[in-house]
Amino acid sequence: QRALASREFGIGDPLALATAETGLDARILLVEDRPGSAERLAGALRQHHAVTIEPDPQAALGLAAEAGFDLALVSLDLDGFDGLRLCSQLRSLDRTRAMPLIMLAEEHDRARVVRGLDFGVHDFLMRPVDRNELLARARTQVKRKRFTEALRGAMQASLQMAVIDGLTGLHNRRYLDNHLGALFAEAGARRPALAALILDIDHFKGINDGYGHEAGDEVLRGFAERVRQHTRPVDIVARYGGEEIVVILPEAGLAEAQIIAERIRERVEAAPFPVQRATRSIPVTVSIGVAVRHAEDAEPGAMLKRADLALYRAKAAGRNRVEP
Ligand code: GH3
Ligand code: MG
Ligand code: MG
Ligand code: MG
Repeated sequence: QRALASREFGIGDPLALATAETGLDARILLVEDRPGSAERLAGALRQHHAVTIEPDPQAALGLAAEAGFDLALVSLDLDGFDGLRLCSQLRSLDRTRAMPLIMLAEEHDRARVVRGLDFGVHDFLMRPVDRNELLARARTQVKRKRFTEALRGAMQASLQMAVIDGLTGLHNRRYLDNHLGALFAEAGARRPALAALILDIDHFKGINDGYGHEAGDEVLRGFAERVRQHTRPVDIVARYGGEEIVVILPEAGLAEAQIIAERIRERVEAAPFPVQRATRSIPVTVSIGVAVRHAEDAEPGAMLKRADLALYRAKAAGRNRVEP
């Protein structure tokens, strides 16, 4: 199902991505103040990774927050400092929370190791550290971090896709419903002006019938792009239905909304829309219904209903026109 979802959204399988990358090259921070041990551990890790040794816990905290390591190995017995406290700080800072941590512990540290695991340290190694165990545990943590990052990216992409219309790239109806609801709620007692346009292409069935459904899709994309060009960034432009677009104009009154609608109507009529298969571009006109929020409106649907009725009047009056 994950593979299916990622294919659908064109983002690649996060698991495949994460495991492919674990050929490694991780950036590892080694917080260790025993020179001999630091060199031995770093020597083993450096076959596959870039290692930074930092004996001072305060400096290590700063480095970790700035440099973005894939993993930190922290000695629990730093001279005069509790390594567990450093682990706890690394787990609580926003900048370092996602960085995997491995504790380096002595046999007598068992109780502290358990405390560390309790507050979220990912793993530990007992001294004397076995080289292969070191590499295996480091690899596991780096893999896990990369997988988590890939998954987070995939989730953000699919959240984004959930509010975007696939054909036109405009926002979809779900987005419109959510944000219009929020605009209504947020306005509260202040109730600033708010206007809605519903745009519907005239005789669009004729375009599909005459040039084919694919040409119809191209016209729809061009139409959506042109509408977007003639609206402001603060306006919500959403694909509402088949060849209908809703534009929400925050803080616009009826006069202003009519001017904007008339400008869009003109710009659609002004130049025909090119399509791949046809030798000539296709002329298009649009009818637009305009409505504003009324003081007694309980919810945004009321305003959209009036815009829809206005659109119906524009169609009945001969199309290619704006009706309030
Ligand atoms: P009117 O002037 O009354 O609006 O006439 P119309 O032909 O445009 O009628 P209507 O708006 O009711 O029909 C819209 C048509 O748009 C119906 C449907 O086949 C077509 N359509 C809806 N979605 C798509 C789409 O994504 N792509 C294409 N090519 N056509 C679509
Ligand atoms: Mg219709
Ligand atoms: Mg139509
Ligand atoms: Mg329609």
